[in-house]
Amino acid sequence: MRIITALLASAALIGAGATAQAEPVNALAAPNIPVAAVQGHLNQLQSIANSNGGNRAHGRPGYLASVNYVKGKLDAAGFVTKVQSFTNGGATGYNLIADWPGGDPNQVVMIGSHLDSVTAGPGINDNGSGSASNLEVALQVKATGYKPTKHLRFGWWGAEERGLIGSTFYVNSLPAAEKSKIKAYLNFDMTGSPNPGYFVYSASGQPSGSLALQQKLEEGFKSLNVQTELTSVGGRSDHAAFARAGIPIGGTFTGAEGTKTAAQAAKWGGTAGKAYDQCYHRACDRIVNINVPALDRNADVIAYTLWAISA
Ligand code: DPN
Ligand code: ZN
Repeated sequence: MRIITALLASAALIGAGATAQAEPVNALAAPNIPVAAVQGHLNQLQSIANSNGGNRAHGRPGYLASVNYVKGKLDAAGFVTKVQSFTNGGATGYNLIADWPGGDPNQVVMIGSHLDSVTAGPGINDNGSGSASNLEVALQVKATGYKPTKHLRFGWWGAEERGLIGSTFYVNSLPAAEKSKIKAYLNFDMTGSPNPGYFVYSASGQPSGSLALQQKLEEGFKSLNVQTELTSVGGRSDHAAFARAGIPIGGTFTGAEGTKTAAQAAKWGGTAGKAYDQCYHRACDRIVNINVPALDRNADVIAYTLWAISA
C-alpha cells in the first residue's frame, strides 16, 4: 500500500499559492515496501532452517547462515557491515550491524530486529518477519537513492531468545560518546502474526523522545487506515538495552501468545478468543504462519517512520 500523505501535503501547499519549488529529495514520501520482496527473504530464512535442523537458533548453524544471508544482500547494496561476536551459553553468537554511508554521524537513527529463532522451530514470524522487513527497508534506501540528513544504522541481533543477549552486548560495547549519537532506536519483533493485532510500543515510562516515535508509528498506520493500540512491551525485546541507555525507543508488534479480544477482532478482523500467534515459539512458526497484509502494513510503516525521522 502506498503512503502518499507527504505528496498530498506538498500538493496542497502549491495549491494554496505557495511558490512552487522543487521538493528536496528528503521530503519525498517513503517508498511502498514490496511485500513480495519481504516474503522472498522469509522464504530464504525458511529454507536456511530446513537445511540446518529446522531452526535458526543461537549456537546452531542456521543462525550464522541467517546472518550471512542478510549480510550478503546488504553488502551487495553498498552498506558497510560488521559482524560483532559474543559468547553465550558456551556458544558464539553474532550481531550484524549495517551502516548506510552518509548522513550526520552525530545523529544516528537506528532500527533493529532479532534474527535468532528458538530451537523449537524456524522462527518465521518470531522474528523472520521483523528481520526480513528491516532488510527490505534497507535495500529500498539504496533502490530509491534516499539521501537522509541523519545517519542510518541497522542491527540484526543474536541470542534475543536467550535473554536479549546480543542487543545488550552491543549497547554495552558502545563508548558513552557513541551511545549519545544514537537519537532513536526502533525495534521490530513479530510483525506478521497470523491473527494479527496492530500494536505500537507505548512511550509511557520510556526515555524522553520516545513519544515522538510512538506518534510517528501511529501516523504511519493512520495513513493506511489501520487502527492501533498501544502496548507495553516492557523488557520483552531488544529495545530494552537502548532504553536503559536513555535512547528514545519505539516499535510495532502484531502479538504473540496473548489472546485477541472480541473488540479487537471487530476492528482488525481475525478470530476473537484465539492467540495472535498460536505457533509462538513452536515448530509450526513456518511460512504459513504469516499474515501477509499485517507483514505488508508493518513494513510500510517501518519505512514511513524511518524516512520521517531521518530526513
Ligand atoms: N521478544 C519476543 C520473542 O522473541 O519471543 C516476543 C515479544 C515481542 C513479546 C514484543 C512482546 C513484545
Ligand atoms: Zn521469541
